[in-house]
Amino acid sequence: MTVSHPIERIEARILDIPTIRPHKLSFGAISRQSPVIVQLWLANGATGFGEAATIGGPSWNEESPESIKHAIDNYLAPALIGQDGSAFGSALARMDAFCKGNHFAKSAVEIALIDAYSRTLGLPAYQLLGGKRIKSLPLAWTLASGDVNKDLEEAQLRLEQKRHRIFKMKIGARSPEQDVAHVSQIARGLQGKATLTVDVNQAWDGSTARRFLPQMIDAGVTLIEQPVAKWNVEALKTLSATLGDRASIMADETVCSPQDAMMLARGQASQVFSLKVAKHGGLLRTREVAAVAEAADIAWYGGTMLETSVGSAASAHVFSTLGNKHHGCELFGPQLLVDDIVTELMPIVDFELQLPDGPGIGVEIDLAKLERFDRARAGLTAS
Ligand code: MUC
Ligand code: MG
Repeated sequence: MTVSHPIERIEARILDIPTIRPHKLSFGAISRQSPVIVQLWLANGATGFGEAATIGGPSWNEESPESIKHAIDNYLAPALIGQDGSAFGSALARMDAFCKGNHFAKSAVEIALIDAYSRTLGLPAYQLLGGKRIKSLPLAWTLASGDVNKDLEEAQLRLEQKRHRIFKMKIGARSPEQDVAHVSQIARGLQGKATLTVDVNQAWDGSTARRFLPQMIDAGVTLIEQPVAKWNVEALKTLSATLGDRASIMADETVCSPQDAMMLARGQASQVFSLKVAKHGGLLRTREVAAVAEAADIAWYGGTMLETSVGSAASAHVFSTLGNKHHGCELFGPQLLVDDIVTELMPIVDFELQLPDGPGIGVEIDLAKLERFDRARAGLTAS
């Protein structure tokens, strides 16, 4: 069999980019992001970029920047060199055969492959993913400074700038009583001006969630993300059944594979899935999870792992191909970082992120910035 577009080379590097302020989540605070940027070359000279970012090393799930780079350098790249770059499904199957799990690592390679091949065809990546159905998405911002006044100042500024009017609050690090007080103060300050979400990042058990979520809803929260541990599907079911008509329960860490999606759909355990390209293992697999959501009358939300514009644009491409039962997106990673690695950011107009056009993933890399943030050049170590 002739290989029409052989994959010639794949390289991964870890960047270290400070955030504009500390970002506090239930499991800790971060002050820099360490995305892994993959560059892939086809034999015809076309090149593409991909990204996988984690939050706080391996704190969000099992993968870390270092494990992602290790899996790519030692297993995924050797599995793909010489293979047909136009056969995305076969490339994914080969990566699975050589390396179990490691979805973030696989997603970074798959994005780079789809970027390179769609540039070869001179097409935007979304054309290879089903075509564009959505031109823009409401863009959320996360209030996670840990300080009510700073959070309110941040929210007011973003409202004035017409950038965001959906605000997500990261809770679960303090006591539930303190969280309710914090969220209520913010809700009072933003009353009538914004939509409010909380993300507990698995921090509560079922009974804490049953006791405190109604108070969050009374304060004005309408979307509740991953209130309990990833495995606690029974609690998600109870919360969806009891609170589901006052606020939507959104699965994040629980919904990674299409099989997770099926299990949640069968159990009616959430009304919304947070879609994230990294945890699903790439753009094609994001569409598989989205297909289960659509079939089960579950809405989607365009989630983030706080990527640079590379990962954010790739996510935007696949989100742009999905149906319109959604709660917007949170691809605000580029704005949380002090700087980015592309020449131009995706524009935000009237509170909506404009989903990119242009060949490949639609953003162009600034090579000088790639070098500037490269951990290997700066000599930094793990986050
Ligand atoms: C998460 O769990 O959703 C997304 C936005 C944010 O602030 O943190 C992430 C992680
Ligand atoms: Mg989340």
